[in-house]
Amino acid sequence: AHKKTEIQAAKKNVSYTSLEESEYFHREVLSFRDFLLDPERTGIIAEFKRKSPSKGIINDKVSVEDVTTGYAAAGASALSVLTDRQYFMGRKVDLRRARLANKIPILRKDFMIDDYQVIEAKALGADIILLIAAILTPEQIQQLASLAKSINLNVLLEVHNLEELQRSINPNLDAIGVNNRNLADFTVSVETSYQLAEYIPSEFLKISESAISNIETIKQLKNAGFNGFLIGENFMKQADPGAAMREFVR
Ligand code: IGP
Repeated sequence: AHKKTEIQAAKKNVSYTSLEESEYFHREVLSFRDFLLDPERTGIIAEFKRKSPSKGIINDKVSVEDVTTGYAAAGASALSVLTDRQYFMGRKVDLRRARLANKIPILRKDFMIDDYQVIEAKALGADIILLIAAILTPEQIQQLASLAKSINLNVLLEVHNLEELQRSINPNLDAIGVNNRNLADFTVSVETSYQLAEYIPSEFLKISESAISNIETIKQLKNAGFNGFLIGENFMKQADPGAAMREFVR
C-alpha cells in the first residue's frame, strides 16, 4: 500500500500491518494550513493536558470529549492532545476519543523518535505530528518528516533557538513552532517567538507555543507574522476549559 512505509519497516524488520488496518489510518487527513488560515477561526491550537512536569496536575477531572468539543466550538483551528503517559498523564486513547468527537485537525503531542510512532499517530486519528528539534538530529527530523508526508500527515517542527531552527529546517515540514518554554529549565518567555520570527522562511506556517495567557499577546504575535498559537495550561487550569477559551476569545 504505502511503498515508503513498507520499505522502512522492512529495513527495521518490523510490521506496521496492524496499525495500517486501523479504520483511522485510511481516513482523509485534514489540512493544518487550511484550518489555521481560515478567517472564521481563531488560529488557536488548544491543548488537552492533564499534567505537566513543570506544573504537576493541572486538571484531571475533565473528559477529553467535553474539553476538545468545547475548544472546537470556541473557534479552535486545531487541537493538541498529549499521548505521553510518563510526564503528562496522557493516553493514546485520548487521541482516539478526541478524533471521534471532532472534525478539526489534531496534533499528536508526544516525544516522537521512531517511525512506529508516526504510523501510530495516523492510526490513532492524528492529522499533525510534532518533531522536537532539541531531541532529534537533523537526519532523524528529515527522515521522520518524509515518512509523515508519505502518509499525508502535517508536520510541526518545534524549536527553541536559532541554532535548532537553522540546523533542522527542511522542505518536508509544514509549520515551525517556537516553544517559548525552555525544555531544559522550564523558564518561559514569549520574547523567544519575537526573536526567531524573522528567521522562519515564509513558506512555513509560524506557530508560537506555550505561556500564552493574554489576548493582547496573540494580537502582538499576529503582527509579528505568527499564524498559530498553542495554548494549554491557561485553559486547562479552569474547571471548564472550553468555556475558558470562549471567554478568552470573546
Ligand atoms: C502548551 P502552555 O504553557 O500553554 O501549557 O503550553 C504547549 O506549548 C506545551 O504543552 C508544549 C509541550 C511541548 C508539551 C510545547 N511543547 C513538547 C510536551 C512536549
